[in-house]
Amino acid sequence: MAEAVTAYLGLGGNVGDVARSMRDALRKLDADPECRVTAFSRVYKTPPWGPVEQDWFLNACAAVETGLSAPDLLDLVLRTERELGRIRMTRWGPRTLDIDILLYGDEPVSLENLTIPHPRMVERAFVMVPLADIAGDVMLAGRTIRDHAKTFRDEGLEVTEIELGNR
Ligand code: PH2
Ligand code: MG
Ligand code: MG
Repeated sequence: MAEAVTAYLGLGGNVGDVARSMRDALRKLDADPECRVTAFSRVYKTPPWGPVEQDWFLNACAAVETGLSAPDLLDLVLRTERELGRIRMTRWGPRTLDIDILLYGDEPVSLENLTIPHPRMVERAFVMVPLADIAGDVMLAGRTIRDHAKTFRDEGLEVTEIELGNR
């Protein structure tokens, strides 16, 4: 892989066997010759954020080393969601598995269909708390992801025993 970049992904879902979808997604991403999954967080049970009343989610984050450009990584991620049979009923609503590109190295990306860092990620406990497991020292908006995560202590996230693989 030439010129690899470390990217961070957020995974979340609340329909079907989400832990299994997460494992399948990571396996598919890792099967791409230009994408290695190098770390993943613990899996958290998280209260649904947003206007839609729905079940709790499982959320986790993963790190990948990739030779893909940000748009090509997005293509891979969207293809992976589709191959897993992603169901999304409504915006913000229930879904089998959502995979978001949170960070792509230090590069901000601003394209029509892709904004990195992921908009509003710093406001979301279900993103920042798992991300701190694997990227605590990474700087974002002037402070470390570990510091961001500390501000979400009382948001009701629960660590699960679910393993995404051998850590
Ligand atoms: N995703 C949403 C809307 N609300 N809530 C939690 N806890 N976790 C999510 O991943 C999530 C959400 C739409 O992307
Ligand atoms: Mg999302
Ligand atoms: Mg998404």
